[in-house]
Amino acid sequence: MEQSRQAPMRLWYRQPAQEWTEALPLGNGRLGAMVFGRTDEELFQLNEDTLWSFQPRDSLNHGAVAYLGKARQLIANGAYKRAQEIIERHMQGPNTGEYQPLGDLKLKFGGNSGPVESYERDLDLDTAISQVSYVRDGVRYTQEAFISAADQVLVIRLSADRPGSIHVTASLETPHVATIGLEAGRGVLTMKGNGPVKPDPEAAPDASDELIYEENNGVRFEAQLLAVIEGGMKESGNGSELRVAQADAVTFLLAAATSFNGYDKNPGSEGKDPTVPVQNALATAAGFTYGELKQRHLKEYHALYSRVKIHLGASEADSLPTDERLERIRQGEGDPGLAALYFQYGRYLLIACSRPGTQAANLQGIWNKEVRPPWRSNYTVNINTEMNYWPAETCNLEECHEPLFDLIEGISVSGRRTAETHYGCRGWTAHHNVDLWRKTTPAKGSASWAFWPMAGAWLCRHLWERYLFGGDKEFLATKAYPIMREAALFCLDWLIEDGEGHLVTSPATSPENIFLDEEGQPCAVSLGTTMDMAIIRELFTYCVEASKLLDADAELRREWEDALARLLPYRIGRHGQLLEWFRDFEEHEPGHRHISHLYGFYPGDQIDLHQDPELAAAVRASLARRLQHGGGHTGWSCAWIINMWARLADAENASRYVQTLLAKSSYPNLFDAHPPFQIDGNFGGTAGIAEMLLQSHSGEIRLLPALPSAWPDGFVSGLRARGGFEIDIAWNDGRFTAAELKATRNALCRLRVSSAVRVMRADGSTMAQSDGAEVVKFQAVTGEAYSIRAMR
Ligand code: FUC
Repeated sequence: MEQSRQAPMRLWYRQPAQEWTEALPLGNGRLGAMVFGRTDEELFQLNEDTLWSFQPRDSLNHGAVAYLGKARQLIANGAYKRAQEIIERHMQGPNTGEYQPLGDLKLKFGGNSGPVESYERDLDLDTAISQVSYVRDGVRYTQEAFISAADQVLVIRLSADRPGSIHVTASLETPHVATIGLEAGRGVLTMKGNGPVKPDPEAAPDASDELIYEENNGVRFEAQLLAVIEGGMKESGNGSELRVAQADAVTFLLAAATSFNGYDKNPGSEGKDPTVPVQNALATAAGFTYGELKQRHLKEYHALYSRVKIHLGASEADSLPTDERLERIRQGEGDPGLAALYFQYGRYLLIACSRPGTQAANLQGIWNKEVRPPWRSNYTVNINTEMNYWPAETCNLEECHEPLFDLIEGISVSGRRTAETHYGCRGWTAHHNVDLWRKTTPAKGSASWAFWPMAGAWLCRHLWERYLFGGDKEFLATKAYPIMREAALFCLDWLIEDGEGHLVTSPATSPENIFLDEEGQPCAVSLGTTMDMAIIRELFTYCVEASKLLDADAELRREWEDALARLLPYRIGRHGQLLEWFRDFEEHEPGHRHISHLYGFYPGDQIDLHQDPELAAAVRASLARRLQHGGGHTGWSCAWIINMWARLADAENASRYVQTLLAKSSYPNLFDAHPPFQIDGNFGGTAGIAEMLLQSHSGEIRLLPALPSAWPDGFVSGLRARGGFEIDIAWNDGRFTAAELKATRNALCRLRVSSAVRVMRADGSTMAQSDGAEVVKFQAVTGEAYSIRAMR
């Protein structure tokens, strides 16, 4: 398919950032920086993804299991409130650690007094480089910055169009306990510090949420800053600054690392020495010129980013700064280019905060400035962490999915102790909050969110999805299936008979929603919630398939199959909605932000629009009811809803919620607003836009399943489909025109597209023709490419 060019993908502004949510994020998966673009004192707010509070610790509640029978009994008797009280008092554990900021790099510019003119700053997604440029006292100053994954350093280049114009003083700061000083011999500014820990509960029983600093405990960190100058001179500052005067150009290199040495090792007493990787990175990077560093960065970045291109239509807004485009959207104007930018920004952000070998993207990716961040900036795994990874496979960034697999692997180990100690079950489980230390026990607080042992089972869908997209049987056999199998063992043990022939979970919650019991009391705990049942149904189904593919566990497979036949089924309630709880309870908040009971429709695929029309209609009714009552009000919730409408093939509603996400849930830097900032909505929004253009589930590939009138002409290339395809699609006047499919393995391809199409091999010969039918079938062969053309 001849490829049109994607428009430049750039976030840009005519003024520096005042607020953090106006600054622009850089990252290499591990190191992060927010660039403010200020002209007197520039600020780079820094992060490193293993700098968390706390240390490995035993968070098991050894007494919990003694209350399980009691809680179940109360639930069976309809005493939901009492059961909830028992759980909250006796069956939960402590909170997770918090993701921490590393500190600030400040660049104080001297030598100018005149006004700043012709100012512009941007983040170019096509290069992952941020630029600031302005004229002051007749000199044009330019700052370029990027974080190199190839060389593990933040690189900042200052230049000017008049020699000798750069005067800058660099300093480092951190909110933690640290020493900061210039190493005279090396001319390197070094910051060495310690992250906060949790006080010993025995010593400070009441200080449960306090943070303290202790020597030889907590994560140690180190950052080093080096300046390479062209012209001018380095001056000795006051010992804690790096000063450069009258330079033609300066390249700053910053490296940082921590003592984190695995989730089960104390980073104080058993930590790695952070000085070693920091010094090595700095020494290696200093051996390259700025031009070489940039080339190495671009080469590495393009290998991921350039796989997908998108164009959703042009408009006069294309030439405007990003904040002005957002303002127009709030006024109700259309801007297809901004939706395309948002899509690529989501891909950019995933590349920037989740790379092989780094930690998984937390609630804020890797960008956090607070010591006490909202929701601890942890891994919230009852929707948020999973949503972070929704675009990974479809948007051709499968490598970026890997940190999540490492996290799952870790919690499958710690979660085994939780399953056994808290519930007396085999296998492994995790609850709604996880951290760097792989804590899997329930948190403190309301059972509506803290009591939910389904996170492990949900996360397993990511392992299976990786297999569906990539087809790597080795990965399935050695990494995915062993973890899925153990999560499914937990579920087998966790299920109980409901006395009416069904298997149910108990106690059960529907994250984080509340119903009213017969007396009208708000309760979170009951049995057999729809989401629990959907997640278990899905996991057992995948385990049955995987065990057949691997020819393993025949006996266990029969147990899963038997249980599958007895799981409490989906039911439809009095509003025509899919029931969220095992009874048609009155909802405490009908517009609740979670739509957990619709899990089986998206991200799951148990309910399909074409194959299960009745249940799909109930999904639609549930969604409509939530929205009627003000649902979708947080960024991530809005993003989930885009995906729902896309799966319902309701293009106009999907588009409306893309518009809503931009208008109501986006900061000037396009970070998602819960509010406050939470990155899940960015990724959910990106996945949603992809889902509007291409779907691959229920055994079909669907081309343009939800193409809205707002995007009449466009193309997307490089999206991936389950079954092993890479797909380009083009459309015109709101109608499909052509697609190109590359098969990475042999598969029967069932293609659903609204126009009549002809499928051709690379040599032009016809393989299949739809003759008006909606689904066309053909046998695809590994390595072959197929063209699909609309027949007019
Ligand atoms: C879940 C959501 C909240 C928030 C938090 C981090 O608990 O219900 O809205 O996103 O995660």
